[in-house]
Amino acid sequence: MLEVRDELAVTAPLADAAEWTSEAAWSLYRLPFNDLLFEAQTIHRRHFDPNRVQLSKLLNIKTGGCPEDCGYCSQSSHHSTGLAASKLMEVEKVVAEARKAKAGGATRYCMGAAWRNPKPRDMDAIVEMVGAVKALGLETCMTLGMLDRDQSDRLSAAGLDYYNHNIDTSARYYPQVISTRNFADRLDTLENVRQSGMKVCCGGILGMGEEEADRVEMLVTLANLAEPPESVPINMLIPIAGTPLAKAEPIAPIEFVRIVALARIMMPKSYVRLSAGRSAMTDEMQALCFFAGANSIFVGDTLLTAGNPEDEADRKLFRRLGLQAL
Ligand code: SAM
Ligand code: DTB
Ligand code: SF4
Repeated sequence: MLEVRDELAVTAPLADAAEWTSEAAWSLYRLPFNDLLFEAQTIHRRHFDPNRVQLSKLLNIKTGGCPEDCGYCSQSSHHSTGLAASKLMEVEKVVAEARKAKAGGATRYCMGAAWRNPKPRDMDAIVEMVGAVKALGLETCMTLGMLDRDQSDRLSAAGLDYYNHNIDTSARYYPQVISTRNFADRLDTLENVRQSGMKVCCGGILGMGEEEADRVEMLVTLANLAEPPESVPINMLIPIAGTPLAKAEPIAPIEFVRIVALARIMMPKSYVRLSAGRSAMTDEMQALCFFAGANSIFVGDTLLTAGNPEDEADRKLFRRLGLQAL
């Protein structure tokens, strides 16, 4: 006879435990799929309305020509991807785009620049953008590369709500993907952002040829930060022709969903964003991600340089799943 259980056979470590060990995270990750998803959905419901999803909109305010060599990125000057580089966008243009995003239902506006770090000469325009977008009643987020403490203080004083800075993968695998900076550089910027009082948006990319253990380790690093990131973007690699990762083996959907569930369990109060790569996912895969605890997406048909589902496709998906924008 089948045993009917509504509790997990493996006891999950306490979500608020001070430190996550790799072993505890790995044993959760390896649970039977149904047990893992049940646990994730149970925790999700404790902290969030399971049928509401937060909508963010991205704008590339400075495209291409980046001196960093990130193996996944269309905007690195080390790769021949055919992308034309641009100068920093004018403030008025950014505000006009933000206004459209608000009308489309986005509550957070994320501005990205293809920089290793902002230059002193860029800071005035950046600060002006933050103020002007915030004045529209949108939450503001920026991702501009590495920040020193003076820069993070200035952005925080300007009213920037979130700073996005991804660790992308495990410390072990990081040098396989990027050689122009190291994992510790990333952690330094995250620390500056925290010290300046901003919220942290930090996650990574799955499907870059890493092992399953690297994905779990990435979450262990995030969950063990002094304060876990308020927002955790989980990107599925969008393979870009001309980059070293153009031919990377795609991640199996079930493995992707397992990581979303693990992120939800390990960082119960954070928004987990189903980020890049949704165009290559079926509705069923996205539905499983939402069930596993993802509760934020990027909307609009373009991310920074790559494609994203059309608004109409997302409206249809939300209708099919009974989801509502936050
Ligand atoms: N230059 C800044 C930086 O690297 O922090 C900000 C922009 S960068 C494009 C933001 C993030 O987008 C990266 O950290 C990476 O996680 C994600 N990303 C970039 N290209 C991607 C791709 N082809 N597929 C999936 N995610 C990608
Ligand atoms: C994040 O984790 N994903 C977003 C945002 N943070 C900045 C960027 C996705 C970029 C996808 C590739 C592109 O558009 O070029
Ligand atoms: Fe530059 Fe960011 Fe692209 Fe890396 S991910 S090459 S830092 S724009």
